[in-house]
Amino acid sequence: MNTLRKPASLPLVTRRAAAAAGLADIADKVEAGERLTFEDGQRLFATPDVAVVGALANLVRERKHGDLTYFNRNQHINATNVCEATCMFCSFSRLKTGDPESYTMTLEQAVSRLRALSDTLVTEVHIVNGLNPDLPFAYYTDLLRALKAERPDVHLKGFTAVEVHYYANKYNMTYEQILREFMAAGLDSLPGGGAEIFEPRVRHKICDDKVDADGWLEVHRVAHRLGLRSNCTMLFGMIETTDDRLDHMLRLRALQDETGGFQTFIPLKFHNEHNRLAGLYEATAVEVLRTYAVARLMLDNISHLKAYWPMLGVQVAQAALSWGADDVDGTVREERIYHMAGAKTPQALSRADLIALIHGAGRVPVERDTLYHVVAEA
Ligand code: V47
Repeated sequence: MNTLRKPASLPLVTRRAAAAAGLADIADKVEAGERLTFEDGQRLFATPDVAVVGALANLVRERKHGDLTYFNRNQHINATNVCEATCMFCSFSRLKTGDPESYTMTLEQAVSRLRALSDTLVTEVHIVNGLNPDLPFAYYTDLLRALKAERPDVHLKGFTAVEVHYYANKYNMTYEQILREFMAAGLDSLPGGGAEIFEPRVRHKICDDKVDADGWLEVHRVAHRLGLRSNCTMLFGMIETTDDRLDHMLRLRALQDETGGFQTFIPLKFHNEHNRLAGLYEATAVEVLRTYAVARLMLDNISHLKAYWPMLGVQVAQAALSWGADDVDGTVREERIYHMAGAKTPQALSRADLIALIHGAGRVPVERDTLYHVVAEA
């Protein structure tokens, strides 16, 4: 395993550039490992010298992980796209059972997705579903049990906080009861979806009819208390301001101070096809990279920052590995959410493709499991 390269201090050239950009005090804090404030974050979003922001984030990334860059072998299962919520940015959901293009998998269909990969070393199934009003609670526990029975060795990462909140209301249970039932059925961790933007005015406009920020955070608080690890996300590049992005990051940082249960933060770039925000321009690569860098600098207590390649595209994901990110997610078979929103990336990458992607960015690939245990040196 490649040893961590831990740069003790900022390169002189970065220090000079930071001073010229009026960011010397922030550079000092980053070098000393001091926590940045909301106002620091505002200046990092505002400075024209975006390269300095990237260089500061890269220092933090290399101090935490050296050149190591993580990936896993995973499979996505979206068991139903029927969803009562009417999120403006979503291209995946269909409102009602029976709508053209709506689907709900039988348990056999869901399990067959995994069975088809019996020769492949998949270590994780990522399960995310629409908020389907027509299914009994047992559908989800049966789904978990059936997947676990098929592949007991595979980690089941499933159900966003949005889903957990919806089931709690629909089936008259607490978050804890839902999560305990899921754990008993085989759930191993929670994905980070559904966080979108926490700021209430933006949330009201883009996804009014699903869990609010406090509810989203409370589901993760309860999950962490029960011993589940989870991820967190932020959907950006829509109508939110950079202050809203910072507010979002700081709410996550505060919960992480409390519980320590988040493993990785995943900024998700909005894709603008086939949804009700289709008139918006998508964030540029520079804006994406700046957002990654600011996230790496603000979220000092979350270990990993994921450059999710289906959403960024392979080349921007590679660049992000020098702007704070240390993880590219995985093989991601059968991704639907981004591809229905116009992502032009492939449906899956092989293990060899991921290794080439990471080598191509000048980093060292490490295959991990969902909980960041090393599976193999690549
Ligand atoms: O919550 C929906 C986003 C998320 C669009 O935990 C969109 O490891 C862009 O959370 N453009 C679901 N984004 C995916 C997700 C995720 C992905 C990868 C890894 C992990 C993890 C979690 O996708 C939703 C929403 O924020 N989304 N529509 C769109 N048009």
